[in-house]
Amino acid sequence: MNGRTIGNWTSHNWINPAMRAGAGFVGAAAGVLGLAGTAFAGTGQPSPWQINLQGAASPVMESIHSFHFFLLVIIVAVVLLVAVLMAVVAFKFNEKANPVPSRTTHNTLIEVLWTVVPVLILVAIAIPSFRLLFLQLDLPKAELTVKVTGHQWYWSYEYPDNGPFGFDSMMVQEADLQPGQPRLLAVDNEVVVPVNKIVRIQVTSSDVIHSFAVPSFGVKIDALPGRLNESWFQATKEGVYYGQCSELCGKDHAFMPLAIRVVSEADFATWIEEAKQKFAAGEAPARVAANENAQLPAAR
Ligand SMILES: [Cu+2]
Repeated sequence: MNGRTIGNWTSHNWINPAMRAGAGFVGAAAGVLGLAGTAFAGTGQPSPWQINLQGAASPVMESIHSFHFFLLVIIVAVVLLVAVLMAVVAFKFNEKANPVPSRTTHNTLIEVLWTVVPVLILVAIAIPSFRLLFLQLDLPKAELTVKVTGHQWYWSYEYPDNGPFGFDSMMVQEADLQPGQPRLLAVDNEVVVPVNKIVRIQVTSSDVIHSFAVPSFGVKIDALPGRLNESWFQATKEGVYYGQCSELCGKDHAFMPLAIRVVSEADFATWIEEAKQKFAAGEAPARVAANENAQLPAAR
């Protein structure tokens, strides 16, 4: 399943022919909003004046975009309908225009309609919504596993398929930023994964609840002490994708970013060999367990 599946489904099934003209207008309006959003939305990191979700770099995020757009169309249609009905009531049935009010209290057809139509709208939303949930939560067969552990206030990573090594990933302090490194998002040790491979992430925490979230991959999953949560992504474009801890976890919650570098398969193979040397077995987790506070950035 991909974004287009949901997209086609939306544009062909939920609008009945009688509503098509009106919906065309609504769709155009929502499309303008959507396009404006796309123009302002960065991929992999937020951008100035961004008004939409970050750009998609995984099949899940593409589906989230489609679903979001589908909901936007429905919302705009409902708002317009209600606004028009209210305007009609205000102008046509005010005291001046309609001095002798009707004494009607029931209209079976209208009562059935205003019950059935909202139910149909909710069903139309539920179907793609459940499809998207299954896409996110039903893990495909993984080609690489990365174990992520949240700490107050940084992340550490292990690559269980590739031998016993792990490393910590700390935010780069503002004074140390290199050109091109985004403030509050860049880290010293990035996670590196190959492009187009299905990456399973196993997420846990060593202290309090954190949350692993990378908007452009459509991933957000809690890191809970004593529990191993799983999610997945398949990065479709090379580049660096940033995320942030998304569960209030203490005073430096805002300063424990995630940075994932997506590279070609060959570059990944080279990196993994280097990483095995650089982050020798067990070094990072052992240090963390021995003295958590030793890991805090010097500036704090
Ligand atoms: Cu956190």
